Amino acid sequence: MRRHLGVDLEVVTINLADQAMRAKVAALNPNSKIPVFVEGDFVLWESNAINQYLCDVTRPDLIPTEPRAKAEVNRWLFWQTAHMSPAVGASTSSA
Ligand SMILES: N[C@@H](CCC(=O)N[C@@H](CS)C(=O)NCC(=O)O)C(=O)O
Repeated sequence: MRRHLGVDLEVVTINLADQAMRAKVAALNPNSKIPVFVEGDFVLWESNAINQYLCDVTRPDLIPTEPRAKAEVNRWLFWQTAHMSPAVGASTSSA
């Protein structure tokens, strides 16, 4: 499957209610959450870390290097992780 960055990805749909699938996710991510990116022996979790990695290897120009411009990008990535994702993401844990 090709996405915005032109990266060939095999997207695996995870049914979070399927305990066997959850075990596979937990083996890759100690937080037992998706998404998880696997590239050979490189395993990366946290969606924004994955996004940044994919930009770094395909379109590094999408992430500014000028400190204030970079801070503006990071502001929204951290906001998404800290506030938006917990508010809208699926969670089966009670914590
Ligand atoms: N901060 C994480 C959040 C990941 C996350 O919450 N994923 C949800 C699906 S949207 C999940 O795996 N939930 C399963 C669970 O919490 O048991 C990220 O951005 O990757």
